[in-house]
Amino acid sequence: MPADIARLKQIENRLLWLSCWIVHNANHLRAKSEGSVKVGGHQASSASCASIMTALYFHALRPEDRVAVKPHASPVFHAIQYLMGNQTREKLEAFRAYGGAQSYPSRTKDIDDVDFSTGSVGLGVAVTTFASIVQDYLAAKPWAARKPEGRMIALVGDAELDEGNIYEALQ
Ligand SMILES: Cc1ncc(C[n+]2csc(CCOP(=O)(O)OP(=O)(O)O)c2C)c(N)n1
Repeated sequence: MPADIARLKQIENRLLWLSCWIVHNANHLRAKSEGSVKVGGHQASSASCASIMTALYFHALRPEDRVAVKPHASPVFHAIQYLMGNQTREKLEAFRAYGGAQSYPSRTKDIDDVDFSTGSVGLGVAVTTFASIVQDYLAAKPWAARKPEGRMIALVGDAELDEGNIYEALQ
């Protein structure tokens, strides 16, 4: 519906702005310790994923689905979770700093319900593939609790496809 597209476009614009701001703030606005040059972060890598992540998180995903987000798109993921009320402004302001939102989505260090940690490129493809196999295994067992089956989704970058572990996992 055109109204849905307009609504998604508005969210996409906010995600583009916020993900770029998270990185800009970390490098240029936040107080730095003596001698540090830059913090880092990837605005272009986030921008390249904003549209597809808007469509996924605000239209396509169901509660049982799980997503592995490519490492450099972490600011978009954190921005999405901030809009949904699952992430704090303080953590975004402390992006890549101690106690702040993580450079790469982390299940152990982030508070915004990361499905799969993806700091190591290529891992997202393998882990979603194997999670899907485990889900199929459980669905086939009479002793396992019946639950709605989710889709396992990996968002990957082009350079990430150079990782051999992706092809080993697919085989
Ligand atoms: C196993 C492993 N090797 C190398 C890296 C370093 N690294 C982080 S992101 C990246 C490439 C990202 O490029 P691409 O997949 O095209 O995504 P983009 O950020 O350009 O959107 C690399 C080599 C890593 N994180 N993990």
